[in-house]
Amino acid sequence: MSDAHSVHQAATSAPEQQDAFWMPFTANRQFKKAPRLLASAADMHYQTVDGRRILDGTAGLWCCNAGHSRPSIVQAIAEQAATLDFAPTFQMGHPLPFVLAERLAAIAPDPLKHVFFTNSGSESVDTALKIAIAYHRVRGEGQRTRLIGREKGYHGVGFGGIAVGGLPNNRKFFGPLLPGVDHMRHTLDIERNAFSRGLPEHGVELAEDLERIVALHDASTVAAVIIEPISGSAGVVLPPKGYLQRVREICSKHGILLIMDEVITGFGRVGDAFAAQRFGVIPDMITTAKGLTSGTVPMGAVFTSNAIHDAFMNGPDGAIELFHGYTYSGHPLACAAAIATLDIYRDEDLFNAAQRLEQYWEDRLHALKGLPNIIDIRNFGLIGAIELAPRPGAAGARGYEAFTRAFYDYDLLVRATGDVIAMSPPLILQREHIDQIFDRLESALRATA
Ligand code: PXG
Ligand code: PLP
Repeated sequence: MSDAHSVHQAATSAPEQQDAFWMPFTANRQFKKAPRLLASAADMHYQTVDGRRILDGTAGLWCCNAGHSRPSIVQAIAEQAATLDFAPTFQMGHPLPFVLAERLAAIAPDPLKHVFFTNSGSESVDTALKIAIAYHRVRGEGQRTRLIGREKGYHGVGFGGIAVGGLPNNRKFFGPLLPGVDHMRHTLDIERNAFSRGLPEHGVELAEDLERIVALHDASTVAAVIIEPISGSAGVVLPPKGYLQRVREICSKHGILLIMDEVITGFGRVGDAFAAQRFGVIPDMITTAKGLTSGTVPMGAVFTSNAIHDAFMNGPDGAIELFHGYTYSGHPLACAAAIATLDIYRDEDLFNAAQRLEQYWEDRLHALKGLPNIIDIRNFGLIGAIELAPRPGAAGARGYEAFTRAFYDYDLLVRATGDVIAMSPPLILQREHIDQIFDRLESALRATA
């Protein structure tokens, strides 16, 4: 048996031993009693190790925007692995990250035309926060070190990301985190905005919370504000109409950089390359990952404005301008995967798919209103969320039951965060898939106690 064959065998059968893998963000002991194992995937579907075909309502984990195992991406990765497996990008290089960065700059909004490569969303966030602080320093405003995030924000799991993040469980075990961080209020307001279609009407005034925080610390100490245009991990929280515009205005007024964390919203999720373009609000940096390679090879990218980049390009020739980077920044396999992915997005016009389908998506999603225990439904682009009332004393239990019923009884993969069921399908889906997703989800929700 060849080694390649044994890897394939291992990937398509349930393992006997399950103890060694410490699973991320998972109830390990519960999972290992009844594992849900996926063996293969193609386009809109997964196949489980026991041969069931599962409709993917979540693009993996918000990342497989081009659909699964697309042959042109597979081929690009395989050829790259056989040609140049790895090359350093510290004081050395290879052509692919230069080619990829140009391709990315071409789809990014003006003036975000420089790209720093990472391996994940968490690393993109850490990179952007570090660049923000260093940017002020190289300009002679080294006292601007404070970072402002938001309640309910998710910015990955690095120390920087959890410090600016606003999900208590992701923070409370890990000590004092970064100093000098503050948080704006979140914008989830079910009382006023329940069952809004698209962006909610109420809550633009929550942007003024930034003025309060800036007044407290003084603008001269604040480096950057980081926000998700739409937060995914917190259970899909949408920006009220006008809110992002107002945050942008306040940042500009005070010389504070605005970082939009588009790890989920980037690469077509909301009907344009980036949410920044869809919303017409242009930040100073955009953090990305996930859809960049359609989830195939880990990779992230931070887009920075020309002004930020150029501020670093001033010292003596031969001086390293930014002491930051990852061994795998611009990894050949990731670059090859990303270029092949961008080709698919372009050739299949996938950055417009969400706008073509979002009305139908919204109509089918909101038609679930009235089913038992649904207290809110939220949507934008090809994102949908259903919030269920928590069971008394058992927050999250109802969401988990709906998720497992959808998977086991109706062959549908959705995501449960607490009592919110979130959906973010591959952008290649057709109307018939939308019908299947909501027919199956309706059955699962009806069966959920
Ligand atoms: N920023 C944002 C806005 C994200 O959504 C990250 C940073 C971190 O990316 P990495 O690649 O380090 O995981 C994310 C990731 C969920 C879910 O259940 C969301 C994410 C990851 C896993 C699960 O909604 N977002
Ligand atoms: N830890 C050690 C011991 C290392 O040598 C390195 C990189 O050389 C790292 C961590 C950082 O690894 P990466 O560049 O993959 O983030």
